[in-house]
Amino acid sequence: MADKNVSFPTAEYCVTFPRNFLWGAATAAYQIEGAWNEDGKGESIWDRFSHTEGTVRNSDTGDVACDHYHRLDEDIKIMKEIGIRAYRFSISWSRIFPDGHGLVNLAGLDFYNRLVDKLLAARIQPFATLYHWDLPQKLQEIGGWTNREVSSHFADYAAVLSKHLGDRVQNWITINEPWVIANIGHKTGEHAPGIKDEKMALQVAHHLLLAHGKATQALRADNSNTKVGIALDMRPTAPASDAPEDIEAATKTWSREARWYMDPLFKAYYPPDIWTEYGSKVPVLKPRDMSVISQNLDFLGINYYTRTVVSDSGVVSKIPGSQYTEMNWEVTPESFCRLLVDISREYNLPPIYITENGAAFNDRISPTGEIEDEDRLSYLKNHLIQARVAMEDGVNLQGYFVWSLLDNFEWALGYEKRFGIVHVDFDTLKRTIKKSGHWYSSAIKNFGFPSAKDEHEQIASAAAQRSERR
Ligand code: IFM
Repeated sequence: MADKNVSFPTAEYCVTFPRNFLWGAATAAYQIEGAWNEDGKGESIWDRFSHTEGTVRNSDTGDVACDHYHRLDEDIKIMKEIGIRAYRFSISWSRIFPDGHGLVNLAGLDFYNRLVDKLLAARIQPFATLYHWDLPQKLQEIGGWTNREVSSHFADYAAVLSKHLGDRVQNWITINEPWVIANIGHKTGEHAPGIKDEKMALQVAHHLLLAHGKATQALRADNSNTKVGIALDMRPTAPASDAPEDIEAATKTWSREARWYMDPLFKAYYPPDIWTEYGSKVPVLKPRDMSVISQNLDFLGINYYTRTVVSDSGVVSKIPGSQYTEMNWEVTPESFCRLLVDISREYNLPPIYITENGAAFNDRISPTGEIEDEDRLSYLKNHLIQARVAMEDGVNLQGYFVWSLLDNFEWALGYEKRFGIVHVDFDTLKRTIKKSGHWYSSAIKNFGFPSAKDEHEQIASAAAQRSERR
């Protein structure tokens, strides 16, 4: 049984969530599927990148990853055992279109058809992401996301998926973390396709937003029930001190990283001050682009892990007294709440889902084989508490997807960093639900979890303050 390690006592204080709150878990194709060249799949930029010496720690690749492609039944059984109500996965574009466009690979479609059918049979809602970083290599050869044409190929790909899966998949996420794709893939070059050019990165960011807009139209064309969103990574920025220069630096960082995406999506323009700052590096736009980008969304996906503390001289790497994960990311649950409240006040947002939240920590394996990941458990618990406070403060939060269901390929860092609530032994591929997974399972079944008195009071006080404001 999934909840063998965690029995919730009849607690005096509990954090409870609405009955219709959606409890989920998330993964991405390249990080878990493996089968990189099977059943007609084309090469992706991540296949090419990870096969290039010196790009990924320990020369790890996603060739096998968690072998999810061949272990679908086992993985869905685990999801069912944990009790997740929704599963966010991504579709590998080059499984569907080996060349990025043109001929459809039916075997690729069949894999996702089976996945969706099996999820529905297990009463798990599918949330499909169209693009989680694995561009078909053939499209990279015509310039990848720097080429505007790729945004139209993306819309065609979206249309094919909508036609084949749209009768069963209601919720679609167009693009995962455009900031990471543009900046880490095209400015610092640490991710595929490994380009280091800021001007190109800004054009890529624009084409990603455009691709999102075009795909939104394509997904909605055939199915009136379709719900579409995008998943943005957000790191709220905090100034290192009250000094005006630090405050200014933090505000600028937030504008470059978050507003650069939020403003086009929800206000139909790029932040004017940053546009001016970029000078000749600004992207080329066509007249109707901003209206394609800014059409109404059914939900906004937010991926939250940490905040960034900024001073006039740059990002502050260690805050004394703070806890850090194995990614060197500060653990800051209160910033999560603040972020949700602040963006809900500033923008006219659709309902929000947390499409990723989780932590990489080294797991302790007990002599009897239990995975004791107390740090991850506390991280999830404290972030869920802050999500609940935000809801009481008026944030329209509909659900939460833990990152990740399984330990998996953490991009340029290979398999060293484990985010899963399910442990994967990468030698044998054996899966073991971790203590955090058992805890999450109990939280889902109980619509919440026991809490300390002060945690409970924090939620009550957010509710009271909100009703005073009304
Ligand atoms: O593993 C990644 C995921 O692919 C995108 N969001 C952040 C996660 C942790 O780095």
